[in-house]
Amino acid sequence: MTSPKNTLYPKLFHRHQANPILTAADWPYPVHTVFNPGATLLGDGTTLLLCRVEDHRGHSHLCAARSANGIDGWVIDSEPTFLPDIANHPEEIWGVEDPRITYIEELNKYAVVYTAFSKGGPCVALAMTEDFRSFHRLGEIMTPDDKDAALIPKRIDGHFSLIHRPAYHATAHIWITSSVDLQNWGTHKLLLKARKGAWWDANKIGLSPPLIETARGWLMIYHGVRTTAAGALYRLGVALLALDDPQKCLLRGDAWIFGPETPYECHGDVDNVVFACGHTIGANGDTLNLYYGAADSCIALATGSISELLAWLDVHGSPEIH
Ligand code: BMA
Repeated sequence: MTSPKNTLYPKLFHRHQANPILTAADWPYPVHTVFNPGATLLGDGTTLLLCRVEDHRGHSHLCAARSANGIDGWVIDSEPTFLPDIANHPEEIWGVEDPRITYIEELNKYAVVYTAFSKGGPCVALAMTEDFRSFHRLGEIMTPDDKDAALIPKRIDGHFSLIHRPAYHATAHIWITSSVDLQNWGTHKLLLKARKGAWWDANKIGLSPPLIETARGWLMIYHGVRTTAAGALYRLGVALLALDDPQKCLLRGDAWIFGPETPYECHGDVDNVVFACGHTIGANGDTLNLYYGAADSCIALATGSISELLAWLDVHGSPEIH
């Protein structure tokens, strides 16, 4: 697929020709839009997407869709999979959004970190599941305004780590915090700062899908929000964090690597948005399947290569010092 814009930024991700792969029209019950899915591979190789579904009130819940090849043949739960539980968790009063899934091997469970939209603003919440049918909520783990969070799959120095994105007025940087029990969090550290001025990732950035483990470090795909006269532009960039100390950013790319280009990314409820909350890795250990919300309206798939992303960072990245 080519377009004139392709010459303007690197072609590290390739959109699937079947895009968008899931839309509201596919849903077994009435919904407004489906977007920003978390993603994981189940034990039998099935791709599971935990999709953000916006209803006709504007409130979101989560719904699971399963596919053998991660592209088509989706089997979508006939009812919402994870609805706000307002009686026990009032922080979910205005919905649950943007799930990021991490399989925690030592617990043999999937951690789902999501945004709970509370009356005090968006906050980070955590639920554990073994099967994406029943969930155990740990509740709100980061207070408002905070979102764009995911767990790192293994303990580092005995601690779980959570990447998250607190926001203050119009500024938002990426932070990392740690916990021994997933419930109590502390030792907050700044991980990656939004750049300033004309940069594509000035003022406001956030984690996109959960970190990707490579031999050279944790690969972090993050989004930058560029404020323009025509509204916000959501694009993706990449950085590499040290394996034993993910607070340390080894390389940060200069240009964005993926941005809105196609009609389904440029036009929807919110124009000019690509927003990725999930990925799966192919059997070769290198193919990266990025599942993303397009224009806050539908779900699309783009495929890249971990080794190509690392090679690109070697040329276009520089160490981050703050
Ligand atoms: C962000 C999040 C995402 C959304 C994006 C674009 O702040 O709320 O859920 O996709 O804005 O509207």
